Amino acid sequence: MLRRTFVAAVALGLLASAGAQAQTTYRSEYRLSTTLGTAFPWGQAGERWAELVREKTQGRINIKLYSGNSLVGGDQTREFTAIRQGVIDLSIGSTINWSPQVKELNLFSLPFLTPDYKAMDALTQGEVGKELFATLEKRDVIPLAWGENGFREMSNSKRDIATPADMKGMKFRVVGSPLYNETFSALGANPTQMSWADAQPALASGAVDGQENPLSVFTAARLATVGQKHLTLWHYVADPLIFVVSKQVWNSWTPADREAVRQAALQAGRENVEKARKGIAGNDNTVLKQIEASGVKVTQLTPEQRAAFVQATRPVYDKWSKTIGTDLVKKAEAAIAKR
Ligand code: X2X
Repeated sequence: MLRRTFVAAVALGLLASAGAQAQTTYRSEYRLSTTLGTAFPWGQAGERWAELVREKTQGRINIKLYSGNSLVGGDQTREFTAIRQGVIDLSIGSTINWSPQVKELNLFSLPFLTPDYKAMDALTQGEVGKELFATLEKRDVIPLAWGENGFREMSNSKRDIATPADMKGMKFRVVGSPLYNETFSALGANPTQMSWADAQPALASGAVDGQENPLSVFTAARLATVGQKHLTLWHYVADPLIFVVSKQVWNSWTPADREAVRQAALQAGRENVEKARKGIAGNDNTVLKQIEASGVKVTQLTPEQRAAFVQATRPVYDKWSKTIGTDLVKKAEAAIAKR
C-alpha cells in the first residue's frame, strides 16, 4: 500500500514537472510578420489575431506584430523562407509574396483567372484552398485561415488606361513574383520589381509611373497624393492572405492552445475579409466615391475592353499554368465556372 502510494506520488510529480516544462518552453513573445501596417485592413488583422490569441490563451501566447516585413529588412519575397528558418513565428502573408518559394501559390496571380468575389471565395473556401493548405503544410508551415488584401487595380500618373496600347512604355512598379513582370511586359508596359517599401518613394519621385494594388491600399497609402490620378478597375488579380504559424512553434504549443490560435485566426480572417471589402464590394462603392473625390479619374472597363487585356495576357496565363500545375489550374477554373 505504502509502496503503491509512493509510485503514484512519483508519477504525479513527473506529470507535474512535464506540465511545468511545457509551460516554460513557451517564449515570452512570438513574432508575427505582415507586409502592411495597422493603417490597412491587413495590419489590423494582425493586431486582431494577436488580441484574440491573448484572450483565448489567457496570455500564455503573446504575439507581437512586425509590419512592413521588418524582420526581413522589408523584403517581402523573403518572408516565407524566414518563417521556415525560425526568424518569423507567425505570418499573415499574401500568396504573391510567398510564390517565389511555393510555385502553386502563383495560381491567384494568373491574369484574369478570378473575375469576382464569388470566384475568389470559391477558390479559398473550396477544394483548391484545401489543396494549397496541404502544400504549405508539406513545407513546414501550418496554414490556419484565409484573409484578404483584395482585387488588385491599376493606377498611374500619366493617363487614363482603357486598352493595352495605353500602357505602352509606361513604367510600372510590380511585386516580386516574375509572373507580374511577364504580365506587364505582355501588355506593352515597362515593369520593375520592387518591394512595397521601395514602391512608395519610387511613385513619389516619379521613378515609376504606376502600380497595382487593391483599392483599400490605394486609399490608406494615399496614393492620390503622390500623383496617382488615373485608376483602371480591371480586377485582373485576386490577392488573398493566409494566416500561418511555423511548424516548430506550432509543435511547441499544447493541443488546446493550438486550437485557440486556429479559432482566433479563423475569426480574425473572417473579420479581415469583411473589412477588406467594405465600401468596395457589392453595391457599396463608398471607397470609389472617396477616390474620385480626391481628384482621381476612374476608368471602368467595358466587357469588350477587358477582353483585349485578357487576350494580350493569355500566353502568360498558359505558360504559368504549367509551372503552377495544370491539374490545380483546371480545378480552379472548374470551381469558378460552378460558382
Ligand atoms: O507589395 C504590395 O503591393 C502588397 C502590399 O500588395 C503586397 O504585399 C502583395
